[in-house]
Amino acid sequence: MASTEERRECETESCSKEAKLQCPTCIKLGIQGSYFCSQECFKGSWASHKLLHKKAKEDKNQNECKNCVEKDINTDPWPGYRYTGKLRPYYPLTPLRPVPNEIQRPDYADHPRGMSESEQFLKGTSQIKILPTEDIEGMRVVCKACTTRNCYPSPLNYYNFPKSSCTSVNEVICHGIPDRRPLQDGDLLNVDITVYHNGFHGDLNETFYVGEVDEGAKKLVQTTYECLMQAIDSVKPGVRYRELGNIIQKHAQANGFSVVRSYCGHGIHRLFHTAPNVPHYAKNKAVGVMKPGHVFTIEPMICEGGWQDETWPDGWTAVTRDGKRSAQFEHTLLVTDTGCEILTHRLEDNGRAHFLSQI
Ligand code: EYF
Ligand code: CO
Ligand code: CO
Repeated sequence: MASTEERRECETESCSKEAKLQCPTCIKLGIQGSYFCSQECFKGSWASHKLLHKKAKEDKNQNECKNCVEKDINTDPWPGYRYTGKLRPYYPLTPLRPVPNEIQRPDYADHPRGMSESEQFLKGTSQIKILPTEDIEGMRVVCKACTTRNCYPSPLNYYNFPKSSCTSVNEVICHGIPDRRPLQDGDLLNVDITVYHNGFHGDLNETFYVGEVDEGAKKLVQTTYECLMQAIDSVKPGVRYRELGNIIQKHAQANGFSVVRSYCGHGIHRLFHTAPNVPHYAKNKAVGVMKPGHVFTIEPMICEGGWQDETWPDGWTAVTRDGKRSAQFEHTLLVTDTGCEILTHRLEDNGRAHFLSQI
């Protein structure tokens, strides 16, 4: 295509002469056009022309404000804290999303420090509740449910936890707070969901690959899942809770991994956390023997490097001390007469939960 230089006309309304002079302020502000034939025409049009500058400056300010919101993301809210790995928080957190009033709330939801009086009442007891039949039915329902189905998100305000679920990326072991950090190709992401419905809590988590992950990540995640499933396979009446840690650590160690010691599985039903305490490491001193009607979680956290943890200054986010990755899977289990029922099992196509039988 042939190139011809465009003939531009003077901006002055009453002038149609060819214009080759451009307003310097317009150039600076990136305003297109604004050509004049002479200094005289430029000065003569100044009163109306300068309004273009004003408008462009206002638009620019408004856009910069939008960028400001983006720029305000703080990836180092705790100056002086030595991060163990590469992960950084992306603050501020997004604003609180209220839970609809018609949804039944646990007692800690409106407590100023998020304390659960009903849990505190039983603190220290190692007695494990055997659930009556109607409570078992409540547990079956909550372990399938969600907010569109009238559930309160159990983590929200639990000991003042600020969000409705936990998202734990890479070196985060557990209790990561969902923030504004965009997920990156190769991340490991654990999503831990607990819901409260009709007086009962149901708790599960899974670790997901974000895009393409390396072979080490795959081995870590697969081994962690196997640790959980092998432990679940052993659940039946008469088994000691302390035995689960032996099974989990044996499999983790055989694959070159370590087992987190600071966070455990737990009893769960009308309370989010109660007896039994279920350590995932070997040779633990857990109290209790499994009986039909017991409901508890197994949620092993398995690490690429060492098992030692520390907590970010937010008071929640548990990370590996060596900054290496950690993975976790969790299920809520009901001890039955013959083995256990995985209450939080993914639904089969026919909508029925999956059952395990041990005897
Ligand atoms: C007081 C929280 C309290 N705790 C446990 C509170 O069992 C859980 N997941 O499987 C689980 C989930 C959450 C949770 C969500 C919030 N909390 C976290 C960290 C420290 C803490 O100390
Ligand atoms: Co959980
Ligand atoms: Co749990």
